[in-house]
Amino acid sequence: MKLFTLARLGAVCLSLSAAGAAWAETFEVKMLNRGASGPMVYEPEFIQLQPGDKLKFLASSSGHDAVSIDGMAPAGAKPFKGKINEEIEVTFTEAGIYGIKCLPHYAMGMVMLVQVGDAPLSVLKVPAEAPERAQKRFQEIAARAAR
Ligand SMILES: [Cu+2]
Repeated sequence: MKLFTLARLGAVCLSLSAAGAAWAETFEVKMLNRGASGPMVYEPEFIQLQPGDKLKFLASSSGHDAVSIDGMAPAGAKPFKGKINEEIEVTFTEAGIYGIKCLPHYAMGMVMLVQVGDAPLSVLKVPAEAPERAQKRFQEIAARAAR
């Protein structure tokens, strides 16, 4: 009888966590001069979140920031702009695909891709005005993430 009750409790916890929100998590992203995949990177370069989860950007190397990219966020998402070396925390409330850039190194392709909820990676749209190396890096990140 007691075992049965515990099992029931477990099932209730599982269904609550599937509902999200209360179990929102914070994940850390390093801003680096050099990472495993090359110079000027966010690590990880790609992350999958549930709506309500947060990213905290760490100034692991100095001289970087985290800024939302216009046109690379779902409707209703709030734009954000960290200062250089600022360890901002960003909450991702809307499901969709987000692009993030480091302002001083955008032209060098320092970008990150965030997938929130079950939005497919195929909806990834990189704005035409993005620097060439950022466009390329986004395609590479998406290809690695899709594996
Ligand atoms: Cu940077």
